[in-house]
Amino acid sequence: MNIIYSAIHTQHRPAYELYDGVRSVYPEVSERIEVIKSALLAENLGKVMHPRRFPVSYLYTVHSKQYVEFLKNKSFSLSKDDNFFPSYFMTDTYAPLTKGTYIAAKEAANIALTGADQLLNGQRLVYSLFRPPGHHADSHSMGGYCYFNNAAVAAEYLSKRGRVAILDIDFHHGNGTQHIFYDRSDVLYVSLHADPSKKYPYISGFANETGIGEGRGFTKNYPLSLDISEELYFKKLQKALIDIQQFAPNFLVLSAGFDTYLHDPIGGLGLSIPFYYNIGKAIQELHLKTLIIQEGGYAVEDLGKIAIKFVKGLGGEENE
Ligand code: Q9C
Ligand code: ZN
Repeated sequence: MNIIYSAIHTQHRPAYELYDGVRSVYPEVSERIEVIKSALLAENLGKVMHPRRFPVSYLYTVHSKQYVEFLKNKSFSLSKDDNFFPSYFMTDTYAPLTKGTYIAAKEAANIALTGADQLLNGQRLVYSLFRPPGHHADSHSMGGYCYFNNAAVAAEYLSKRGRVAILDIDFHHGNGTQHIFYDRSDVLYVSLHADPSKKYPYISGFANETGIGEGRGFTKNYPLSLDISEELYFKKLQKALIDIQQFAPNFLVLSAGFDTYLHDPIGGLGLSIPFYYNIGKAIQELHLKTLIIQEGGYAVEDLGKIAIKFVKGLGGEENE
Protein backbone atom coordinates (compact mmCIF):
# COMPACT_ATOMS: atom_id res chain seq x y z
CA MET A 1 0.00 0.00 0.00
CA ASN A 2 1.28 3.44 -0.86
CA ILE A 3 1.43 5.87 2.05
CA ILE A 4 1.50 9.45 0.82
CA TYR A 5 3.35 11.62 3.32
CA SER A 6 5.29 14.87 3.62
CA ALA A 7 7.17 16.31 6.61
CA ILE A 8 5.75 19.80 5.92
CA HIS A 9 2.96 19.13 8.45
CA THR A 10 5.43 19.85 11.28
CA GLN A 11 5.33 23.54 10.34
CA HIS A 12 1.75 23.78 11.65
CA ARG A 13 2.10 23.92 15.43
CA PRO A 14 -0.65 25.83 17.21
CA ALA A 15 0.19 26.73 20.82
CA TYR A 16 -3.34 26.39 22.17
CA GLU A 17 -7.06 26.34 21.36
CA LEU A 18 -9.77 28.39 23.02
CA TYR A 19 -12.45 26.49 24.90
CA ASP A 20 -15.16 28.98 25.86
CA GLY A 21 -12.48 31.65 25.62
CA VAL A 22 -10.01 29.84 27.88
CA ARG A 23 -6.63 28.63 26.58
CA SER A 24 -6.34 24.85 26.55
CA VAL A 25 -3.82 22.31 25.23
CA TYR A 26 -3.87 21.65 21.51
CA PRO A 27 -4.20 17.89 20.96
CA GLU A 28 -3.75 17.97 17.17
CA VAL A 29 0.05 17.51 17.25
CA SER A 30 2.76 16.39 14.81
CA GLU A 31 3.49 13.15 16.69
CA ARG A 32 0.10 11.78 15.60
CA ILE A 33 1.25 11.41 12.03
CA GLU A 34 4.80 10.36 12.82
CA VAL A 35 3.59 7.55 15.09
CA ILE A 36 1.23 6.19 12.44
CA LYS A 37 3.88 6.34 9.73
CA SER A 38 6.50 4.53 11.85
CA ALA A 39 4.03 1.84 12.92
CA LEU A 40 2.86 1.07 9.39
CA LEU A 41 6.44 0.91 8.12
CA ALA A 42 7.58 -1.30 11.00
CA GLU A 43 4.83 -3.80 10.07
CA ASN A 44 5.73 -3.65 6.37
CA LEU A 45 2.28 -2.41 5.52
CA GLY A 46 3.36 0.11 2.95
CA LYS A 47 5.92 2.32 1.40
CA VAL A 48 6.18 6.07 1.73
CA MET A 49 5.72 8.27 -1.31
CA HIS A 50 5.85 12.03 -1.51
CA PRO A 51 2.99 14.09 -2.90
CA ARG A 52 2.87 15.95 -6.18
CA ARG A 53 2.21 19.66 -6.01
CA PHE A 54 -1.22 20.65 -7.32
CA PRO A 55 -2.16 24.21 -8.34
CA VAL A 56 -4.13 26.17 -5.74
CA SER A 57 -7.10 26.16 -8.15
CA TYR A 58 -7.81 22.59 -6.96
CA LEU A 59 -8.84 24.09 -3.63
CA TYR A 60 -11.30 26.43 -5.32
CA THR A 61 -13.42 23.45 -6.32
CA VAL A 62 -14.65 23.17 -2.72
CA HIS A 63 -13.52 26.39 -1.02
CA SER A 64 -14.16 30.00 -1.99
CA LYS A 65 -11.23 31.91 -3.44
CA GLN A 66 -11.77 34.61 -0.79
CA TYR A 67 -11.40 32.05 1.99
CA VAL A 68 -8.29 30.41 0.52
CA GLU A 69 -6.62 33.77 -0.07
CA PHE A 70 -7.52 35.01 3.38
CA LEU A 71 -6.00 31.92 4.97
CA LYS A 72 -2.85 32.16 2.87
CA ASN A 73 -2.24 35.89 3.34
CA LYS A 74 -3.05 35.88 7.04
CA SER A 75 -0.93 32.83 7.73
CA PHE A 76 2.07 34.25 5.82
CA SER A 77 1.72 37.58 7.64
CA LEU A 78 2.17 36.03 11.10
CA SER A 79 5.36 35.88 13.15
CA LYS A 80 6.95 32.63 14.25
CA ASP A 81 5.13 32.15 17.58
CA ASP A 82 1.79 33.76 16.77
CA ASN A 83 -1.37 31.76 17.52
CA PHE A 84 -3.99 33.83 15.79
CA PHE A 85 -7.77 33.56 16.01
CA PRO A 86 -9.39 35.42 13.12
CA SER A 87 -12.81 36.96 13.64
CA TYR A 88 -14.13 35.73 10.32
CA PHE A 89 -13.90 32.69 8.03
CA MET A 90 -14.11 30.51 11.13
CA THR A 91 -16.79 28.31 12.68
CA ASP A 92 -15.31 27.98 16.17
CA THR A 93 -12.19 28.68 18.23
CA TYR A 94 -10.50 25.29 17.60
CA ALA A 95 -8.48 26.24 14.53
CA PRO A 96 -5.93 28.99 15.20
CA LEU A 97 -3.71 30.25 12.41
CA THR A 98 0.06 30.05 12.67
CA LYS A 99 2.81 31.02 10.27
CA GLY A 100 3.10 27.46 8.94
CA THR A 101 -0.63 26.74 8.76
CA TYR A 102 -1.20 27.56 5.10
CA ILE A 103 1.81 25.66 3.84
CA ALA A 104 0.90 22.58 5.91
CA ALA A 105 -2.80 22.70 5.05
CA LYS A 106 -2.02 23.12 1.35
CA GLU A 107 0.37 20.16 1.52
CA ALA A 108 -2.34 18.05 3.17
CA ALA A 109 -4.56 18.75 0.17
CA ASN A 110 -1.68 17.82 -2.16
CA ILE A 111 -1.38 14.51 -0.31
CA ALA A 112 -5.11 13.84 -0.62
CA LEU A 113 -5.04 14.68 -4.36
CA THR A 114 -1.95 12.55 -4.98
CA GLY A 115 -3.72 9.63 -3.30
CA ALA A 116 -6.81 10.23 -5.45
CA ASP A 117 -4.62 10.26 -8.56
CA GLN A 118 -3.16 6.92 -7.60
CA LEU A 119 -6.66 5.40 -7.38
CA LEU A 120 -7.27 6.68 -10.91
CA ASN A 121 -4.03 5.01 -11.94
CA GLY A 122 -5.18 1.63 -10.71
CA GLN A 123 -4.21 1.39 -7.03
CA ARG A 124 -6.84 -0.38 -4.91
CA LEU A 125 -5.91 1.11 -1.53
CA VAL A 126 -3.90 4.25 -0.77
CA TYR A 127 -3.27 5.95 2.59
CA SER A 128 -3.08 9.76 2.42
CA LEU A 129 -1.39 10.42 5.76
CA PHE A 130 -1.34 14.06 6.76
CA ARG A 131 -2.36 16.74 9.16
CA PRO A 132 -4.03 19.11 9.71
CA PRO A 133 -7.25 17.14 9.22
CA GLY A 134 -10.09 18.48 7.08
CA HIS A 135 -13.65 17.29 7.63
CA HIS A 136 -14.77 20.28 9.74
CA ALA A 137 -13.50 22.79 7.16
CA ASP A 138 -16.37 24.23 5.14
CA SER A 139 -16.43 26.15 1.87
CA HIS A 140 -15.81 29.46 3.65
CA SER A 141 -14.46 28.49 7.04
CA MET A 142 -11.93 26.73 9.23
CA GLY A 143 -12.87 24.98 12.47
CA GLY A 144 -12.24 21.94 14.68
CA TYR A 145 -8.49 21.67 13.84
CA CYS A 146 -9.34 21.78 10.10
CA TYR A 147 -8.43 24.34 7.41
CA PHE A 148 -8.88 22.78 3.98
CA ASN A 149 -11.27 19.90 3.52
CA ASN A 150 -8.90 17.27 2.15
CA ALA A 151 -11.54 14.54 1.83
CA ALA A 152 -13.80 16.93 -0.10
CA VAL A 153 -10.99 18.08 -2.39
CA ALA A 154 -10.15 14.44 -3.20
CA ALA A 155 -13.80 13.41 -3.59
CA GLU A 156 -14.50 16.35 -5.89
CA TYR A 157 -11.48 15.40 -8.02
CA LEU A 158 -12.54 11.75 -8.21
CA SER A 159 -16.15 12.71 -8.97
CA LYS A 160 -15.04 13.90 -12.42
CA ARG A 161 -14.23 10.26 -13.17
CA GLY A 162 -17.00 8.36 -11.42
CA ARG A 163 -19.42 8.18 -8.51
CA VAL A 164 -17.88 8.79 -5.11
CA ALA A 165 -18.98 7.68 -1.67
CA ILE A 166 -17.45 9.28 1.40
CA LEU A 167 -17.56 7.22 4.58
CA ASP A 168 -16.66 9.29 7.65
CA ILE A 169 -15.86 7.28 10.77
CA ASP A 170 -14.22 10.04 12.81
CA PHE A 171 -15.74 10.47 16.31
CA HIS A 172 -17.04 13.88 15.24
CA HIS A 173 -19.54 14.61 12.51
CA GLY A 174 -17.90 15.98 9.36
CA ASN A 175 -20.00 19.10 9.12
CA GLY A 176 -17.79 20.65 6.43
CA THR A 177 -17.84 17.63 4.13
CA GLN A 178 -21.58 17.20 4.57
CA HIS A 179 -22.28 20.81 3.71
CA ILE A 180 -19.98 20.88 0.66
CA PHE A 181 -21.83 18.00 -1.00
CA TYR A 182 -25.27 18.57 0.55
CA ASP A 183 -27.03 19.41 -2.74
CA ARG A 184 -25.29 16.79 -4.89
CA SER A 185 -26.39 13.34 -5.97
CA ASP A 186 -23.05 12.25 -7.47
CA VAL A 187 -21.22 12.23 -4.12
CA LEU A 188 -22.74 10.28 -1.22
CA TYR A 189 -21.79 11.32 2.32
CA VAL A 190 -22.30 8.74 5.08
CA SER A 191 -21.13 9.40 8.64
CA LEU A 192 -21.04 7.53 11.94
CA HIS A 193 -20.29 9.80 14.89
CA ALA A 194 -21.03 10.70 18.46
CA ASP A 195 -24.48 12.19 19.06
CA PRO A 196 -24.10 15.89 18.17
CA SER A 197 -26.59 16.92 20.83
CA LYS A 198 -23.84 15.90 23.30
CA LYS A 199 -20.57 16.38 21.38
CA TYR A 200 -18.81 18.67 18.90
CA PRO A 201 -19.75 19.99 16.34
CA TYR A 202 -23.22 20.27 17.99
CA ILE A 203 -24.66 22.10 14.98
CA SER A 204 -25.01 19.18 12.58
CA GLY A 205 -24.93 15.43 12.16
CA PHE A 206 -28.51 14.62 13.13
CA ALA A 207 -30.32 11.75 11.42
CA ASN A 208 -32.89 14.06 9.83
CA GLU A 209 -30.20 15.82 7.77
CA THR A 210 -30.43 13.92 4.49
CA GLY A 211 -29.52 16.41 1.76
CA ILE A 212 -31.31 19.09 -0.21
CA GLY A 213 -32.61 19.48 -3.78
CA GLU A 214 -30.91 16.99 -6.07
CA GLY A 215 -28.87 15.90 -3.08
CA ARG A 216 -31.90 14.68 -1.15
CA GLY A 217 -31.17 11.18 0.11
CA PHE A 218 -27.44 11.43 -0.58
CA THR A 219 -26.43 12.38 2.96
CA LYS A 220 -26.80 9.76 5.70
CA ASN A 221 -26.04 10.36 9.36
CA TYR A 222 -25.74 7.75 12.09
CA PRO A 223 -25.46 9.61 15.39
CA LEU A 224 -24.34 7.21 18.11
CA SER A 225 -24.93 7.15 21.82
CA LEU A 226 -21.74 7.79 23.83
CA ASP A 227 -22.00 4.45 25.64
CA ILE A 228 -22.52 2.36 22.49
CA SER A 229 -21.13 -1.21 22.54
CA GLU A 230 -18.79 -2.53 19.85
CA GLU A 231 -21.52 -4.92 18.82
CA LEU A 232 -24.03 -2.14 18.22
CA TYR A 233 -21.38 0.04 16.56
CA PHE A 234 -20.75 -2.79 14.14
CA LYS A 235 -24.46 -3.05 13.33
CA LYS A 236 -24.60 0.68 12.55
CA LEU A 237 -21.48 0.36 10.42
CA GLN A 238 -23.11 -2.44 8.46
CA LYS A 239 -26.10 -0.18 7.77
CA ALA A 240 -23.78 2.55 6.54
CA LEU A 241 -22.02 0.05 4.31
CA ILE A 242 -25.34 -1.06 2.82
CA ASP A 243 -26.10 2.59 1.97
CA ILE A 244 -22.79 2.72 0.14
CA GLN A 245 -23.41 -0.56 -1.66
CA GLN A 246 -26.81 0.66 -2.85
CA PHE A 247 -25.23 3.83 -4.19
CA ALA A 248 -22.80 1.66 -6.20
CA PRO A 249 -19.86 4.08 -6.26
CA ASN A 250 -16.68 3.78 -8.30
CA PHE A 251 -14.55 5.19 -5.48
CA LEU A 252 -14.61 5.26 -1.70
CA VAL A 253 -13.08 8.16 0.21
CA LEU A 254 -12.65 7.07 3.80
CA SER A 255 -12.45 9.87 6.37
CA ALA A 256 -10.58 7.86 8.98
CA GLY A 257 -10.57 9.36 12.44
CA PHE A 258 -9.28 7.21 15.29
CA ASP A 259 -10.80 9.36 18.03
CA THR A 260 -13.54 6.74 18.50
CA TYR A 261 -10.88 4.83 20.46
CA LEU A 262 -11.64 3.99 24.09
CA HIS A 263 -8.75 6.04 25.51
CA ASP A 264 -8.93 9.01 23.15
CA PRO A 265 -8.51 12.17 25.23
CA ILE A 266 -11.16 14.22 23.40
CA GLY A 267 -13.42 11.62 21.76
CA GLY A 268 -13.83 8.05 22.94
CA LEU A 269 -16.67 5.77 21.87
CA GLY A 270 -15.31 2.78 23.73
CA LEU A 271 -13.78 1.04 20.71
CA SER A 272 -10.81 -1.23 21.45
CA ILE A 273 -7.62 -1.54 19.38
CA PRO A 274 -8.43 -5.00 17.87
CA PHE A 275 -11.89 -3.77 16.85
CA TYR A 276 -10.31 -1.50 14.22
CA TYR A 277 -9.41 -4.67 12.31
CA ASN A 278 -13.12 -5.54 12.13
CA ILE A 279 -13.98 -2.05 10.92
CA GLY A 280 -11.32 -2.21 8.23
CA LYS A 281 -12.37 -5.71 7.16
CA ALA A 282 -16.05 -4.78 6.85
CA ILE A 283 -15.10 -1.81 4.66
CA GLN A 284 -12.72 -3.94 2.58
CA GLU A 285 -15.60 -6.30 1.82
CA LEU A 286 -17.19 -3.57 -0.29
CA HIS A 287 -14.35 -4.22 -2.78
CA LEU A 288 -14.09 -0.57 -3.73
CA LYS A 289 -11.07 1.47 -4.73
CA THR A 290 -10.41 3.14 -1.40
CA LEU A 291 -8.57 6.29 -0.41
CA ILE A 292 -7.82 6.55 3.31
CA ILE A 293 -7.87 10.19 4.41
CA GLN A 294 -6.51 10.96 7.87
CA GLU A 295 -8.89 12.85 10.14
CA GLY A 296 -8.72 12.88 13.96
CA GLY A 297 -7.32 10.56 16.64
CA TYR A 298 -5.44 11.99 19.61
CA ALA A 299 -4.32 9.07 21.81
CA VAL A 300 -0.79 9.46 20.44
CA GLU A 301 0.71 6.47 22.22
CA ASP A 302 -1.83 4.04 20.71
CA LEU A 303 -2.45 5.52 17.24
CA GLY A 304 0.18 3.30 15.63
CA LYS A 305 -1.45 0.12 16.92
CA ILE A 306 -4.88 1.31 15.83
CA ALA A 307 -3.67 2.19 12.33
CA ILE A 308 -1.99 -1.22 11.94
CA LYS A 309 -5.19 -3.09 12.80
CA PHE A 310 -7.26 -0.86 10.57
CA VAL A 311 -4.97 -1.19 7.55
CA LYS A 312 -4.66 -4.96 8.02
CA GLY A 313 -8.47 -5.19 8.03
CA LEU A 314 -8.53 -3.17 4.82
CA GLY A 315 -6.18 -5.66 3.22
CA GLY A 316 -3.19 -3.34 3.14
CA GLU A 317 -0.66 -6.17 3.26
CA GLU A 318 -1.91 -7.92 0.13
CA ASN A 319 -1.21 -4.76 -1.75
CA GLU A 320 2.55 -4.44 -2.28
N1 Q9C B 1 -10.76 20.55 24.16
C1 Q9C B 1 -11.22 16.45 14.60
O1 Q9C B 1 -11.25 15.39 15.20
N2 Q9C B 1 -13.42 20.16 20.51
N3 Q9C B 1 -11.58 17.62 15.21
C2 Q9C B 1 -12.38 19.89 21.45
C3 Q9C B 1 -11.74 19.56 23.83
C4 Q9C B 1 -12.97 20.28 19.13
C5 Q9C B 1 -12.08 17.65 16.54
C6 Q9C B 1 -12.83 20.09 22.87
C7 Q9C B 1 -12.92 18.93 18.44
C8 Q9C B 1 -12.43 19.00 17.03
C9 Q9C B 1 -10.72 16.52 13.21
ZN1 ZN C 1 -12.67 13.98 15.32
